[in-house]
Amino acid sequence: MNNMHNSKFDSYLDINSEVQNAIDNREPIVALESTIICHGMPFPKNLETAIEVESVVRENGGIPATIAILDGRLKVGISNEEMQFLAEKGKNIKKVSRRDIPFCLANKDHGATTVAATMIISSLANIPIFATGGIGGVHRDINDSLDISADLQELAQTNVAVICSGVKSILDIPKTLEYLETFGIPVIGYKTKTMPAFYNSSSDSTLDHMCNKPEEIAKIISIKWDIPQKGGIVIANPIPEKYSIDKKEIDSVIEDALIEMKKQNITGKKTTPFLLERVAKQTEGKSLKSNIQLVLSNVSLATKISKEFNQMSRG
Ligand code: PSU
Ligand code: MN
Repeated sequence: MNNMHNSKFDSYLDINSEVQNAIDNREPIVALESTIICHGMPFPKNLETAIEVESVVRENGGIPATIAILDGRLKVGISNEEMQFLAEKGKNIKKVSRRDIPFCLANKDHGATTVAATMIISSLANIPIFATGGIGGVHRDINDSLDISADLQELAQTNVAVICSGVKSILDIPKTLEYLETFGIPVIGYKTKTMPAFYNSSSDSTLDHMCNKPEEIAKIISIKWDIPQKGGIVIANPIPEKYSIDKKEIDSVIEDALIEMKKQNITGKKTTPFLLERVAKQTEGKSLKSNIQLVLSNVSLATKISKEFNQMSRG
């Protein structure tokens, strides 16, 4: 490793004692993001969910590491007070992706970390498994906007496996998969042959790889990094069927949200939070309920994968 050059990052990093103990004792850890708290869900559901997410990790025998930036410090593992602070401030906390991190640190600012930023901080802390709701992707209006989430490039270069429910259909699923293929990022369907569409458990896009067990997934991750191929892996876990929203129903709401977004001239990093909020409003909270359930399911799977991965790397 480039430790001579790289160890400087330590002076920006705060790993809380519980997570540090887990790292030292090689216990399974699951990294969690904070954009979903500040920009992905309204208060107080965001706080309730963040707390429940951490309990699900613990119930499955793991240690949660919620990641955020507070007062210019890279935080790995935050206290309940800090979580409450982030949840209450919501959109007043800046959404921080890769390129925003240095500014956030320099200004001693707070930041809600996206999938990309969470992967970066997670890998600095040597935590390879990360669970969330959905990753960013290629936007449907790509030809006009050139809008591709920085999450995808991060997956191409940072060694963290991301357990999610695919990308939501506010994005272009086939184009997102093409992009992932081009950059050599493995996508594993968990018990599914198609890319899950977030609120819906399936899509028209078939996947090349499927696994049925957490240990199979851990093995693929382990081999990829042994070889070593750099970069992340997407584990696509469909929303539990019970909470899946009918495709036609959700698609019409999404179409409407996209039209409204154009009208209001919403662009850049505001796009995803705007669409999420609009869809939640139009489905009268039904989409929010589904969103919460899929996150919990992803976190539970991630903890199992983390356990298996730990055992494998222990040899
Ligand atoms: N998808 C969701 N909920 C979210 C996000 C995506 O269902 O909260 C957030 C994640 O933090 C993701 C980010 O990394 O949006 C992507 O934003 P952008 O497209 O601006 O990169
Ligand atoms: Mn974008």
